[in-house]
Amino acid sequence: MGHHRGANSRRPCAWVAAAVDVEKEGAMAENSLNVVDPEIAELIRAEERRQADTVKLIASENYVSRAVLEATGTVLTNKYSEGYPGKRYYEGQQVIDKIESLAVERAKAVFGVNHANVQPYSGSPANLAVYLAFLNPGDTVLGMGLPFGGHLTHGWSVSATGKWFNSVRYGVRRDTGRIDMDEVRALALEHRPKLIFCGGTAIPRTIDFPAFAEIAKEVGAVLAADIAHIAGLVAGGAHPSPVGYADVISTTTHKTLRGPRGAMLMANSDEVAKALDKAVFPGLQGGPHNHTTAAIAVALHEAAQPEFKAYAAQVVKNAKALADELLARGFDLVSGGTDNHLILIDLTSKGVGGKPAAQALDRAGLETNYNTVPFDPRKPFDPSGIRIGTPSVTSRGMGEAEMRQIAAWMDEVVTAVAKGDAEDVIARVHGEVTELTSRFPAPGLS
Ligand code: DSN
Repeated sequence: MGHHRGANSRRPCAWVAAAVDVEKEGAMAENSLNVVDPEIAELIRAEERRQADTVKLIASENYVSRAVLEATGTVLTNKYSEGYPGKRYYEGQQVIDKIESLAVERAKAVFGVNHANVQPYSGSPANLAVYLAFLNPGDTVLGMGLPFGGHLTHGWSVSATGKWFNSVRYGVRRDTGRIDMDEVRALALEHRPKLIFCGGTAIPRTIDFPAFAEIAKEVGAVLAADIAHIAGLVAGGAHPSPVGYADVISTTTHKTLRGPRGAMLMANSDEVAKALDKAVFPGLQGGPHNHTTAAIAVALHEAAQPEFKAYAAQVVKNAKALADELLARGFDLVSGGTDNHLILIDLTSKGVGGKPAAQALDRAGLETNYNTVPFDPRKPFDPSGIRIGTPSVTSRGMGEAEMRQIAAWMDEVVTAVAKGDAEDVIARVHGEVTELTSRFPAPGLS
């Protein structure tokens, strides 16, 4: 009897639980993106397929892990958290404070700094916070010119930073394609900037942080190292760190660092840290994007693992292999090669502009962006070069052999475009690219 009663009393409970689960799943399915907005759902699936089938060579992009993606798509997006952990303007921060504190502690450990602010929405707002922290409108900033490899926010004319501040720009030497540190020093001595930016978006060579620090010290400027492109290499020990040289370190989190779209500001001095925090909030931003903060914490956890060191080293090895094969095939590389994840190709000698080349390569499944090259006689929207990089292909597990194959495909497509007869080549290469991508699944994609 007892046994029967027990069995009977258990069975309905299990049945009810299962029914509740089915009901819950049904309700969730009813509310899922597929049902609510099938148009957007299908477009997201199409983008996922595109990313899976393409050899992504865009130097500033990557594939995040499933874990980072999961953290990004969470209920954390529902919460406002103006302020910083322990000092907020909204209640209900019991969990958010823990998440942001974890992200901050992980950033400090990965980069070896005393202070990290993980709230900037992206790289441009992060850099704007640096201006707000240390400059007044009209003050002088010295940054790398955009066509030479700098960033819009380093004082380029069309950016707020070029309109509201007196911006002075350095470039690279015509003969070496490398930053001219003599020019940087001469400009700093002449213009006495309050802020100097080093780093950028199309610099294929190691950034000499000690040399920049010496110049900044000589003229009493704040030195900001924008390591957005190389943050993952710095974290993985594949590029020298600016820690101990730069007063401020600014970075996005979604490039070589392989996190969500976001940014961080880091510093070692308390005084600089305080000024940066005040500039981010309440100076420039309202509530931080907590779902992004959680995903940054996950990415930093991943960046602290030994595998990430190996990843960063392989990114550089792959870029060298790709550069060497392109050079062997007669491509003209700015600065003659690369030290990091990035290669800037001047296509002038190949008889084709950057834009038509990038468009043809994209149709062949090789995704790049057209880019100005130093001293470019052409316009930014139709420049002489293309920029490529290895963070994404390395995340897929590709190695040097695949880089040589990619260089060969690029050569075939660019040569065909220059001859004005590229359709057959594009179709054949596209087929071969798809075969390669099917052997190297991208992280995070289903
Ligand atoms: N869009 C970034 C890059 O591609 O380098 C810079 O903002």
